[in-house]
Amino acid sequence: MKDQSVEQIDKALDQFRIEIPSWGFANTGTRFGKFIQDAAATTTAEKFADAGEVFRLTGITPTVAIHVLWDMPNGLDDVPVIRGLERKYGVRAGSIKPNLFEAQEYKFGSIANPSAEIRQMAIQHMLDSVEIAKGLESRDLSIWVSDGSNYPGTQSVRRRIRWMEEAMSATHAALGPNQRMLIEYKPFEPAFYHTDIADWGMAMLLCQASGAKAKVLVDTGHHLQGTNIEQIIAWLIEKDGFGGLHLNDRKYADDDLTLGSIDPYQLFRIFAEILSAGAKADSAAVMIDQSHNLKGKMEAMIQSVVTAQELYARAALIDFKRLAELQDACRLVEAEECFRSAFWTDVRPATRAWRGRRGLAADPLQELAASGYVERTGRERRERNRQSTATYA
Ligand code: RM4
Ligand code: MN
Ligand code: MN
Repeated sequence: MKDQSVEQIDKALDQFRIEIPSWGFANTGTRFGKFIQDAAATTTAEKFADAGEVFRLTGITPTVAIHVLWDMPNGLDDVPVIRGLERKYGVRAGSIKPNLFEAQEYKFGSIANPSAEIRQMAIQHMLDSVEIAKGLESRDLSIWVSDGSNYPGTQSVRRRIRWMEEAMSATHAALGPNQRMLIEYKPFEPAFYHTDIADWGMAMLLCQASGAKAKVLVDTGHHLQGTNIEQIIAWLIEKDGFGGLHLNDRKYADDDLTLGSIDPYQLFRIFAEILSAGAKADSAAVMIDQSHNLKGKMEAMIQSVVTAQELYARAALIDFKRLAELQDACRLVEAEECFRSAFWTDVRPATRAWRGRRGLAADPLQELAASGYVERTGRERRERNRQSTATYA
């Protein structure tokens, strides 16, 4: 590899950080059941311990995404608890996720529920979540709304738009000066006829209705087959609406498989779009949003972090100046080769060397295996895991 490429990779790796989700460490399943892993985290403290270990091994995951209901069952009162865990395990709380989809009241929706009382309950939970984010000095409130309907004619799509605008605006008004709210979209599931925020256009319009600190969050698993996700990201960046990414991979729907496992070229194209935008896309949040049902939790997380890092490094190898010249001249094959040759470069020797220079393990997965961490936590947590019957994290 040329010296210049090594330098390019180093610079990219120095700046690349990725947030990991607390729920990726707990026992999660499909709607058909869940398979218990002995070493899965059973408490918020264990999630932080695992996240701290991933950070120690990879060096690029300083923050953990928090799910209010699952990680902070006492809401605001749990802020000091989380602060203590941050100190103990050396990782900070990252984006804060309200939970608008599990309470019984939300059967027919949360912020788009026809009942004013239930909408108010959902708004209050979003406002509480903003306060939690302030308490934890978290920049981003990350909102995913599962609202929708299963049968045509059973709900008024238009009235629900207005109700959502009210809720989003109220939440936006409570944000601190350096805070943002991210609005995530998803075409279907759990609703199967209409989903209230089904695509990036709806999310973007809700952002515009609520204020300048609202941005769109793109989850790679939340698109219909064949959607050009990097094009959506390009539009959002260009129109100042890009808030961040939830990364995972899929073959069919919202499969939450480990990122890059099915289509690594897609993630390369997404990173290429972000890197080509330079400072315009600098503040985008890059997070993993996966649940690991069959792979070991720690192994799957580390594998994902390392894969993201490698694909980012590969995208950083694109000579964007040369690419622009080739694009302008419509030299198609050369442009494509300029783009693709970066994708085909094996950056693993360079990422290993980068880790070595920072005193990190050359191979985080191997180091995890050598450390005995999974065996130890498996012994400590086995009993608790076998007792737990909750359906989610
Ligand atoms: C959704 C979406 C959200 C996540 C929920 C639980 O599919 O990806 O980000 O919080 O699942
Ligand atoms: Mn998501
Ligand atoms: Mn999802």
